[in-house]
Amino acid sequence: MKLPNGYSLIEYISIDSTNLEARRLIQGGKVKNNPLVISAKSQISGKGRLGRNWVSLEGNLFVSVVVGPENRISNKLRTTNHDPQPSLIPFLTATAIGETLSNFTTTKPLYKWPNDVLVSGKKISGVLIEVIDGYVIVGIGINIANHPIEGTKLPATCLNNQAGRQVQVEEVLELLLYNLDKRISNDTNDIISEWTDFAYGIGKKVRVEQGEKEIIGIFQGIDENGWLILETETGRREVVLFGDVSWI
Ligand code: BT5
Repeated sequence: MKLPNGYSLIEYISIDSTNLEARRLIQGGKVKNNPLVISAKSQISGKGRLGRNWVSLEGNLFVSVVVGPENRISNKLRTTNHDPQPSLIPFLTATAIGETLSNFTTTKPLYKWPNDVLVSGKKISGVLIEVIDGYVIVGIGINIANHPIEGTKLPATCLNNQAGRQVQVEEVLELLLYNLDKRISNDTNDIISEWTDFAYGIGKKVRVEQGEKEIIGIFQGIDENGWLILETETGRREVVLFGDVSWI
């Protein structure tokens, strides 16, 4: 497989979670060169956000890209507190996934705040970003050959169904890394506008669930942190940092 310049790759047949492996390598001081790509053919306990699971079925893509603190991805998104600002990375990653999947599907992938990629209204991919010791871990799962049939909040789909043919995981991974790498030095405005162009539900009424709490309003877009901007019924502007969005 062809990697972008300067990247290295570790491939596993089977692993608990590529994000967990990335964390172990960082904490063990074993990331000598980065970006480092960690991919696995099968994943036993895939992780979603907020302690949720990522159903990791055979024939799908599981990858984590580790980017060091000295790298452009961190520098470009750095805030005044000197920590890498990873809050826009899910959006940059989603658009890289979107462009990759567009090569195989006729239906344009759309983005659902904060980190989902949907095709035909169904979730095909998820992104889990973690920051460990200044390293950013970009975890990406894409359903290629299989998808969960039930038990997910949104209906799920996989690339083979959308493409109408058997797509090779390596083919998708190679393109994905290329599309991710070419966006790494994008600035805030590029990231936001590319995501917003194909975001689900801008201008529509949405419900954001935050545990017990819910906020309802018109989805206006995202701000420079990737936070969701809502206009509530009273005309007030609310900025939402986290939550699950649904359209009403
Ligand atoms: C995500 O979380 O969507 C992030 C998923 C990231 C997975 C990758 S795989 C490589 C790397 N290593 C890891 O261990 N993780 C990353 P979240 O937004 O919390 O969505 C999780 C929710 O999506 C679940 O609660 C289900 O409702 C649904 N879901 C789980 N597995 C799915 C699948 N395969 N396809 C579609 N939906 C799924």
